[in-house]
Amino acid sequence: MKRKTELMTQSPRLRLAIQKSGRLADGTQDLLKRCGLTMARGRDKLFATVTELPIDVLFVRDDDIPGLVGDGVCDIGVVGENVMREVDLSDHHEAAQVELKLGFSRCRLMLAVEKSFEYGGAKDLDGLRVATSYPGILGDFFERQGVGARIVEMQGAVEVAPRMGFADAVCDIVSTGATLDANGLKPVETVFESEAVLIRRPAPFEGRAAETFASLLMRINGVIQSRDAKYVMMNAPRSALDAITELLPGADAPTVLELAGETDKVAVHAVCSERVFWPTLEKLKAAGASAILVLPIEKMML
Ligand code: PRT
Ligand code: ZN
Repeated sequence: MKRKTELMTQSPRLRLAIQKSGRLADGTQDLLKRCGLTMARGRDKLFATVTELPIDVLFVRDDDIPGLVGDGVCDIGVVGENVMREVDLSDHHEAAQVELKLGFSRCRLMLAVEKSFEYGGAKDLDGLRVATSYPGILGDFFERQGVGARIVEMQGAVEVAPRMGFADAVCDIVSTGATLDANGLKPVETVFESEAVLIRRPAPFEGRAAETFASLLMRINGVIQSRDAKYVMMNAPRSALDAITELLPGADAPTVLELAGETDKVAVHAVCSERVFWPTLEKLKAAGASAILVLPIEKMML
């Protein structure tokens, strides 16, 4: 116990656990890069130091990340919310906490049945066997829905269970649905929606580590906010300002500027926090706007 406490308070450098390779790895490394962080990676490639902030990075399997952070061996980590939730529901040691949703590696944990199965709702699974690698999340779902199904725990190849006769249905991660389809299954119900999350150790950060954590969080928030954000500029008749402001997705009050030599027309500038699609531009034009420009935003700090 003493050793664990020491680990939790010792280092002035933050220890970050991320997936070595797999479906979280590219998104995590891209996020760090967009936060302006570069890594000098050791020869064994299991450890790297960040140049710009006092952060050490450990490259591990995703399943190890909640435990490493929960025990305070690492301070923070990036992992799928599905893995985190499963640990929360099935493991009772001191748990890491979810700090922030990161918006990548999105997927769904779904119930799926054979294509010929006429599914009318979770109750149809009463008395049947459902194979999954997520017994905690599925058990919780069945309990809340009042379904008395038997959970068959499998560590992989869940989608072959019905064909092999191990189970009548499955509950597995779905992204495009191609794997289910190739195995004669159809998704019928979402049990849990997931994306990558930043997790942190239970004990509070102190001193230098607290400063580094705050700085990292601010950068990550900046990246997330600027991901879909656009800077939109246009000219518009003064009389159409209210209609145009209404049309700008996720924008606060726009900046209105005088145009040289014009009395009825002004320039309108706005930061749109949501995606700006072509139909929005068409509606802006129909409302009287002209010379509409949509520009990317590289960085943002609100
Ligand atoms: O080696 P390591 O243990 O680190 O990695 P892993 O193989 O256990 O995990 P990995 O890299 O496959 O997934 C890491 C995380 O990515 C998961 O915990 C999810 O949060 C997220 N994620 C996003 C996915 C998928 N998409 C996904 N499609 N995880 C798994 N899949 C699998 C799914 O299990 C199924 O076999 O892909 C198949 C379904 O894909 P589709 O596109 O055919 O529907
Ligand atoms: Zn794994």
